[in-house]
Amino acid sequence: MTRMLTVGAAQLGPIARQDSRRDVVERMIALIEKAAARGVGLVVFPELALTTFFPRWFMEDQAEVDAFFETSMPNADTQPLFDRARALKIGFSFGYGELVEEGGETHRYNTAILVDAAGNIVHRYRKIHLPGHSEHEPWRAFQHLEKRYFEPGMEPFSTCEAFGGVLSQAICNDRRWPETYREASLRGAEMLLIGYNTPVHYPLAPEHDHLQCFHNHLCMQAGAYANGIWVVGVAKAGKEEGCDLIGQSCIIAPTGEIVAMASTLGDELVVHDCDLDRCDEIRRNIFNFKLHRRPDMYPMLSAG
Ligand code: CDT
Repeated sequence: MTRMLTVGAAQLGPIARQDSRRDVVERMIALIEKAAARGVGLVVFPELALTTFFPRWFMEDQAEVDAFFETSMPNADTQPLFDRARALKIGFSFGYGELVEEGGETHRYNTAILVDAAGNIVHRYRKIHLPGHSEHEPWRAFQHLEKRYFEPGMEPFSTCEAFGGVLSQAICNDRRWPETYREASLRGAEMLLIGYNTPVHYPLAPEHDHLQCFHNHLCMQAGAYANGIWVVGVAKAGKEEGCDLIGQSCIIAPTGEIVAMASTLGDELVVHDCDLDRCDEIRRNIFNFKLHRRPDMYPMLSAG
């Protein structure tokens, strides 16, 4: 008996600053339709999938910033995506800027949601590792102001039972941190969905620019293998408003092998039949956590 989940990594090409949500949702629906024709059960879209990657600009006018956020989900712009996917009995995940009133205060998060085949939001994740800076740094070719526009998520990594397995979500910079995969795996996740926007140019260490694609796969493949978990990494790619974003969206098996990968920097779907039971090949053997792991020997891992 196998538990097969056919997954589509739905890479998006660049989104211009003036592109409307409707424009983007149309592109997402086209990918959903392609996925349905290929028997996909779950389509994974990138981080901040509905707009351009707006943290690259310094903005002082909060109204201008808030125009990139969603105050409800689904909303009038995204409802057609929810409707089409439900009609095709296909689930999906995507990232967006979430503006929410909680406890009498306004909060802004870099959020991803998972929607099941019936159109229900079954999981929500708010990005925990926010990279970049909070003040204008004009010396940079472009800004990375996630620390200015978002608060870090305050809910630990979590899982949900859906699509016949246990799934978890993370966002972009989270994929570079081994703790992300370990926490998900310890909680029983069998598949981790990760959307990203990663510029080729890293202003703080430009000598690493040629390593961006290598580091992208290095961290996700290592995370998959060391935790016996499927990883679906999905880019917003290509030259977006003059900024080059890496592609290489991929599906990674619990053995660490890349089993499907995008070959363009545009809208592209890659598909793989993921056997969720393959997590056990790793978790019953080399990384049998119960048998071999020594958490009491790693006290610094949980130290602040
Ligand atoms: N979106 C996001 O988290 N991007 C970062 C870019 C490098 S840090 C400025 C990433 O980790 O890919």
